[in-house]
Amino acid sequence: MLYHLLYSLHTQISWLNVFRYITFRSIGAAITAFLILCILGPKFIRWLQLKQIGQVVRADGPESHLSKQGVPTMGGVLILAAMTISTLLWADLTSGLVWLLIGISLFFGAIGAIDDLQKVTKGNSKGLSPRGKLLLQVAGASMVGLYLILHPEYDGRLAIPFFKTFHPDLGWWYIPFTVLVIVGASNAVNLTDGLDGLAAGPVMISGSVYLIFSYAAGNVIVAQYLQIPYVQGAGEVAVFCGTLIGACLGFLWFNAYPADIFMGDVGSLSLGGTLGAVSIITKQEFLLAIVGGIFVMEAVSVILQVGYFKMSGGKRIFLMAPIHHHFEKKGWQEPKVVVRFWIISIILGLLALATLKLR
Ligand code: 57M
Repeated sequence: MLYHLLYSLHTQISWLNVFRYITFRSIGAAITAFLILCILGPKFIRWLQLKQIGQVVRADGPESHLSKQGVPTMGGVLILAAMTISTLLWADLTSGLVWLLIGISLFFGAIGAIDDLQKVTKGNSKGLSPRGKLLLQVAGASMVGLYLILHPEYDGRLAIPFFKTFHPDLGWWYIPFTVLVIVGASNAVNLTDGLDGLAAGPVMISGSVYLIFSYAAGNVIVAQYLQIPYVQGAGEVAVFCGTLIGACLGFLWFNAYPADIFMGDVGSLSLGGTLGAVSIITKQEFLLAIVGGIFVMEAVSVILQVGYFKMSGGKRIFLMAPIHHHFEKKGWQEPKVVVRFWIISIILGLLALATLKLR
């Protein structure tokens, strides 16, 4: 809104010209989302406590987690509210990409909310059936793929980091590829969200890297110089990434150890799916495997653990999967696991940025 209301007045009030700049609006969006979380966070936590929307902790988890029983969950509702409000305020609302991102974040958020509410009302850690959750995720992700493949500005070509001239064209196969990326990212972040602050940190770092890539991809001169695909309108994706960064930063204020609130599946499924959608829209799909390496590591640890468990008749590779629990079982304190995973995430983010020059 602000963009439409205020920029048009720049002929009368010259400094309002600043609203045309993506950088200014991305920073404004981040600060707005951050402030919404900080101001509404305490009230929302008290409301969740009043409504007894608390975490049901599985008995078979690490000992240290049993004390987390009843911690308010579904903090993702506030994350999504902050992102949506801030996007509506700061982004160019004539951009179809902006509405696509708002839509996918809320759609995956709704899937997670159904899951969370079922767990809270049933009083167990089961929720939506895995099949039901997966079907809904595939449906949502397919809509993104369909929208993009029908969008005149998009085609099925992929950009591979380090290879500037190799752009395989998937054609209609781009839709199942989109589903793989978005659903994979959504579930990987969901698995990662198992320690205080463990998901929000790397999501914020990934959002920061994609803010830079979105800005570059949306600027034809910068895109040509960096030899990355030019994506018309991707600059507005940078503004959306600003809201994601600000909301995660604000959420971390309360989710830092010892957490006053968990984001719930409404948060983790949504943030993961949204990051997946951003990677597709900016045509930097494989980059997510680098900057989101923590999420990849967590998901792969589960796949390896379950696979080996079945093949070996009950043996385990890790003390417990996902891998953050393995380090807890080895005696690392929770905050140490989280901060070390953040450090790895920052290094991976820097490597992802380095691919801009290593081509
Ligand atoms: C998502 N959810 C956390 C919270 C958060 C196949 C198997 C690997 C599945 C996996 C699983 O159930 N994953 C579900 C992870 C849960 O967090 C809630 O869920 C939301 C995110 N989806 O927002 O609402 C617990 O995580 C802890 N937590 C924090 N701080 C936070 O900020 O401490 C979460 C956020 C919360 C809280 O304790 O209750 C979760 O871990 O369930 N299963 C597992 O991850 C389990 N691993 C396992 O079974 N491993 C087996 C096999 C199957 C691989 C093995 O290694 O042999 C572990 N998780 C639990 N118990 N809870 C271990 C057993």
